[in-house]
Amino acid sequence: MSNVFWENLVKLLPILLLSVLKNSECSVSSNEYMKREHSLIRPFQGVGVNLPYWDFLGHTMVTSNYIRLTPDLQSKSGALWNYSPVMTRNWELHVTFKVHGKGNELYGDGFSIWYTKERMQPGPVFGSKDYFSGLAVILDTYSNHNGPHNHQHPYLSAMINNGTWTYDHDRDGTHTQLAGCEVRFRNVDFDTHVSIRYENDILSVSTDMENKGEWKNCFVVNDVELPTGYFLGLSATTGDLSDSHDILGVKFYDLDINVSPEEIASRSSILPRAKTYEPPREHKDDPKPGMSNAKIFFILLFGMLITIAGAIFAISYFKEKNSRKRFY
Ligand SMILES: *[C@@H]1O[C@H](CO)[C@@H](O)[C@H](O)[C@H]1NC(C)=O
Ligand SMILES: [Ca+2]
Repeated sequence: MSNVFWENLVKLLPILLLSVLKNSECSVSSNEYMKREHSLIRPFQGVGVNLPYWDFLGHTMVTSNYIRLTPDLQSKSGALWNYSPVMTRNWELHVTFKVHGKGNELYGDGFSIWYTKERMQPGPVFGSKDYFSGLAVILDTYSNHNGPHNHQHPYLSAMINNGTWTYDHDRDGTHTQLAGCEVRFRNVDFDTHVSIRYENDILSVSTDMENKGEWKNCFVVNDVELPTGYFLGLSATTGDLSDSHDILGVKFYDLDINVSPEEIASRSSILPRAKTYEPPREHKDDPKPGMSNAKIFFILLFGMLITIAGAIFAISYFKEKNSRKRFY
């Protein structure tokens, strides 16, 4: 064998080892398989081939290494939609992404991963349609809600909708959210990942945002009903604030074991529903600044001084009157 072969092998060895380690820590086991028709794998742009199974719209830009839903510029929005309906009852979706931009304090707005009835419909919810039917997993980077906060941003939240609810940006969707967790993924040097697992009506979302090669639980919610036959999508938007929202890969795993074609078909007619929701956070106005103890002390002191001054004045006045009387 030539020296070049051995040199290359030595160079590749750590990479091979790493990838083996990473795969073994993955929550998907070997009997669950990836479905190419719902996945997006690099390189995205080959010679003459442009994203099989996916359509894109808006300001989305496709390169061979990433798909940029929005650039780091104001008022942009873009989306990617799978055109193959998901005929799988139990599944897991891994999305690898990168959100980055020039802003240190101010950036936005974020992106959303969709499993919905509608596809390719631009709108106000992170670049996509409001009053949607299905599931949204939203990675919100900008806090619109200025009142008292229960969480920091970026924030990951899920919303289940049957077409009747609006996503309320002013409250960052907290009134309609199923569950959520704080996340940190902006401007890091490594790729960041989110996993959405939907199995036996249990929705679990986990993340790998620290380059550890393992999933960290964000939330698990039982009794979530989602029909079959909906579409996967990704969309992002910028407004006054901006960020680049890049998708680096999508992997869809089929988890169905012993699911009959009849069940798959009957599941297509159900409506998206969740039995439990997080209690809506109260929308309180900022509290009036309370009176500090020091302030109260000084007010009392001032009051006392006025009373004493008044008393002294009254006493001296009456004394004078009395003395005058005596003189006259
Ligand atoms: C849609 O969802 C809302 C809110 O959860 C619920 O009140 C309504 O009954 C649902 N509509 C149908 C047709 O299930
Ligand atoms: Ca927001």
